[in-house]
Amino acid sequence: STPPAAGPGRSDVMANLFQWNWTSVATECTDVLGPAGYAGVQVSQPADSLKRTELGNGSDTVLHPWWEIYQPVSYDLAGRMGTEAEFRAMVKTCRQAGVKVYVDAVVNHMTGQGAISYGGRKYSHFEYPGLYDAADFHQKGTDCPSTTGGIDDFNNLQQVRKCELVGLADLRTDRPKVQNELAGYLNKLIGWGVSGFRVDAAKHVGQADMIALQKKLRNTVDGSRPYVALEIFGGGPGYLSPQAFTSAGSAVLGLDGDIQLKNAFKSYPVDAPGSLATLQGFGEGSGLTPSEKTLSFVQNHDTERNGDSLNYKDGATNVLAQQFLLAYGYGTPQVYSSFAWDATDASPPSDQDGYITDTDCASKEWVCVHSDPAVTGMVSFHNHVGKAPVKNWWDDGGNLIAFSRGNAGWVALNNDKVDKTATFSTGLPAGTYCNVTTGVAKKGKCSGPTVTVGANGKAKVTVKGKSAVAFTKADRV
Ligand code: LM2
Ligand code: CA
Repeated sequence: STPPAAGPGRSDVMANLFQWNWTSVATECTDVLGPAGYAGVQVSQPADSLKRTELGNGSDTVLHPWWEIYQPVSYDLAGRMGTEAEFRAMVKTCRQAGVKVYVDAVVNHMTGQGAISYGGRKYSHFEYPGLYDAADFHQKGTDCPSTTGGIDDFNNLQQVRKCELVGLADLRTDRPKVQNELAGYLNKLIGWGVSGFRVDAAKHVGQADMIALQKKLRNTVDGSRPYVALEIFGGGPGYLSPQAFTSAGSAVLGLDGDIQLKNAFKSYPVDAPGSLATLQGFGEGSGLTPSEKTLSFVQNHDTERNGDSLNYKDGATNVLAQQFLLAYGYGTPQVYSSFAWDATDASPPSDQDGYITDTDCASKEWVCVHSDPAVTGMVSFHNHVGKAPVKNWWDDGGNLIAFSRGNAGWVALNNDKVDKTATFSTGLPAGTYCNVTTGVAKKGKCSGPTVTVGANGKAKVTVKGKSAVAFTKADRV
C-alpha cells in the first residue's frame, strides 16, 4: 500500500540513523521507516571532512574515529557516508516513502587537525582554498579572550562564542561572507528536498548569528520554513542555557531530558526499588524546555558515550525508555540507531579508506533500535494518540507505571525485572485490544497477545519484566 505523503498523517517521530551511509538510509526509508510510520530521519553531517592519514600521539589507535565528520573542510557532499548523487537519491527515496530528511549541520567551525579531506581537498587550520581564509575565523587575543585560544570556561559568554571548541577553527558567524557561505550550503540541501537541520554546537554560534542565518534560508520544497533544532547542552547560565535559545530556532535538543530519563530508568541497583513513578512530572514541569520547542530523545551520539544517557548496552531498559518517550509525547521524539562500539573513539564499520559500509541490522556491528518491533509498535501508538493529554496516571511508587493518552490509547511500563500484575483504568471503551509492543492488529486479528478491557474501562494486565503493554483505539480486534 502507498504510505501517506511526507508529514501529514504520520505525526512527528524521527529516527536518528547516526553514520548510516546514504544508500543504507534510502533502503531503510523504503523498507522500514516509511511503513512503520516514522515522519522523519536525521542523517549525519554530510559535508566533506577531515580524513586522517596518521594516528595521533599516545592512546590514539583509531585512524578513522566517528568524529572525523565534525571537522568540515568544504560544503561539497563528499564525506564518509557517500557521494552527492547518493545523497540526493536518498532524499528523494525517503520523501517518496513519506519520510522527511533532516541534516546534521556544522556551522560553528571547521577543522582542528589534518591536511586533506575525504573529497581530496588540501587545507590548513585557517585556510580552505576557495572558501575561507584567516579573516573568516575568530583569532586569539583580538576576538577570543582566553590565553589558550580555546574555550577554557564554558560559562564565559565571549569564550563560548569566539574561542575554539576543542581546538576547532571558529568561524566568524557574524560576518556576511561567512553567513552567505553557510546559507548557500544549507539552501543547496533544502533545494534537494531536505526539510531541516540539527545544528551542531549552536551554543557556540549564539542567538543573534543563529537567527541571522535562518533568515537567509529558503522555504522547503513543501513550502514550509525549515525545522531547525539547536544543540545547546544544559548547565550554562543565562544566555548560555537551552531555555535562552528556544526562540532562536524551531527547537532545542532535549539534552537535559535524556539525563532525567537515564536517572529515572537506571538509578536503581539490582533488586532495589526504582523510580519510573518520578516521570509523572517529566517535561516542562520538571524544568525542561517546552514540549513544542524540544527535539527529545533517549540518547544521541555524544550522550551514549559520555554517560549522560542510557545507551544500547542497557538493552531492554533502553528499549523501554524509547517506548516511554513515544508513549508520553514530550517533544518531537527521536529514536537513535547506530553502530556498536567498545572504545569511545571507535570508527563506524568502514572500508580501509574510511568510507562507511552498508548497515546490516542483523550483524553485531550495528544496533537497530528503531526497527525493533517493540519500538515500531510504539511509533504507531504515538501516531494514533496524537496530542491527546496524559490521563489515568497510575504507579506503584516504584517501577511500574501506566497512563492513557486521553481516550485514544493506554500504556503500562514495567522497569522491574519481575512480571507485575495489576488492575488499571485504561480510559478506553470495553473490548479486546492488540498489545502493539508484541503484535500487530490486521483485519481484526492480533499477531500476538491481547488485553481485554471491561465495561468499566478497567483491565487486569500482567506486564512482563522490563517491558510494556500498549494499545490504541485502532488496535481493537
Ligand atoms: C558537537 N556538538 O556541539 C558534536 O555533537 C560533538 O560530537 C563534536 O565533538 C563537537 N561538537 C564538535 O563538532 C566530536 C568529538 C571530539 C572531536 C570533535 C572534532 O566528541 O572528541 O574532537 O568531534 O572531530 C577531536 C579530538 C580532540 C581534538 C579535536 C580537534 O577528540 O581531542 O581537540 O578533534 O583536533 C584537540
Ligand atoms: Ca563560535
